[in-house]
Amino acid sequence: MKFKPNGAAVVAASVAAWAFAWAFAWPSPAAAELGFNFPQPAAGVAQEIYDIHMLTTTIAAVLLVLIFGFVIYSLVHHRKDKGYVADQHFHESWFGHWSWVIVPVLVLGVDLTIANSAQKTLERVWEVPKGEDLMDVKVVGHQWWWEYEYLDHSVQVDGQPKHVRIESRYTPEDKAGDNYLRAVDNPLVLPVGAKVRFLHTSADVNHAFWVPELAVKKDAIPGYVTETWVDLNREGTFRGQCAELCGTWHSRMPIVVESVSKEKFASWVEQQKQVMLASAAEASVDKTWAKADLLAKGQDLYNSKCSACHQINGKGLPPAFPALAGSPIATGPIAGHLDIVLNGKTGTAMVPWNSLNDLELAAIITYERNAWGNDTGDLVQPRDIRAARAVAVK
Ligand code: HEC
Ligand SMILES: [Cu+2]
Repeated sequence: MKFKPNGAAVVAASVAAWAFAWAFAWPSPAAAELGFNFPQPAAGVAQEIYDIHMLTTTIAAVLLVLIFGFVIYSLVHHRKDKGYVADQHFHESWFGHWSWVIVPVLVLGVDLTIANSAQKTLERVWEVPKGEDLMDVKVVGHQWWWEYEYLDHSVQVDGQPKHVRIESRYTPEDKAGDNYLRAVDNPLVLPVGAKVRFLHTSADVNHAFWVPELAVKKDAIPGYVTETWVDLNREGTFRGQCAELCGTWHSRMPIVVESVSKEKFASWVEQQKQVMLASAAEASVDKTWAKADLLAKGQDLYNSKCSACHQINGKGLPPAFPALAGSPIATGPIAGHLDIVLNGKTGTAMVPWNSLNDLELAAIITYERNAWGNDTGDLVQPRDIRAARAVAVK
């Protein structure tokens, strides 16, 4: 049987297919809600990038309509069964002569329209604005958590200025919920309206800081400092992820940006300073801590800072991460245990934890020596940590 397309059916099918594609591809804020478009930007630079995306997609959509219309029209009207005979003299007409020039010129015009706005935006993204109102935040990637240091906010601890610093770690959430693998204990809090410069680096392997609403994505490379900047223009909670494969728990280092008013930000900073002062004061008193207090503190700290690798149950994930339950180090001489925690082990994922204060380290180590059947009965006090640090300095 010979296939004889019916003109009306061809048109109907094409229009249906095309309307379907249109409904799903059309970029709009509503489509963003449905996940068909980029999320609504939350910063000036991000807005510019979004606008270029909209411009480009709109131009592409218009061209799609024109060209599909043209193709469908040609298919229907120039069919052989209609007896259509191709124009043998097209190239002799005026349009036949010039079309090969006119069409590329139009295409180039479209290209330049896009390229010009893209160029301007690239410059804006690249040029970190200078000035008083620029706020610096150092963003350090770790296996597998983020550290945020507010370089313009510090507090005097033991006569030394200390920056306000946040450790941000994944928190398990309802697996069916929207925020599964997208929630953290301490978000990166930033003020609306300020210009924020991020200084990116890493403490171990390559990571990448990426928050779609801010349009920022930058590699965090050990030994290098790279920068990006944003100007937040609305309040909200914006979620991103580490975007560079960085090991076992790459999927568990989400980024949460909490964008708040300037007043809220100021009071949040003040609160952080109070917390820092309080914990420094607590650590500096030369007191002998009771075992129960050390264990309780140690368990909290261990679960948040060490369990990603050594696991809550202390069984680790051998061979990558050794078990601490029954470990020869965690049940052997205290000095060896202190040494690996304070100084880490070069060339492994076990980094030095010497930025924790004496009380924190004493609590964690006491916990490790008494949990999961490690019944050494040992107590480690802050003064033991201080002594071990003094040895490490020599
Ligand atoms: C990013 C993963 C990671 C994190 C987080 C981590 N460790 Fe480790 N840890 C390791 C690795 C890997 C080793 C094995 C090093 C080696 O090859 O000797 C190790 C070894 C140890 C050992 C020696 C165990 C043994 O028997 O060899 C102790 C004790 C230890 N870690 C304590 C801690 C404490 C305390 C914390 C939290 C403050 C912590 N670790 C956080 C990866 C980690
Ligand atoms: Cu990472």
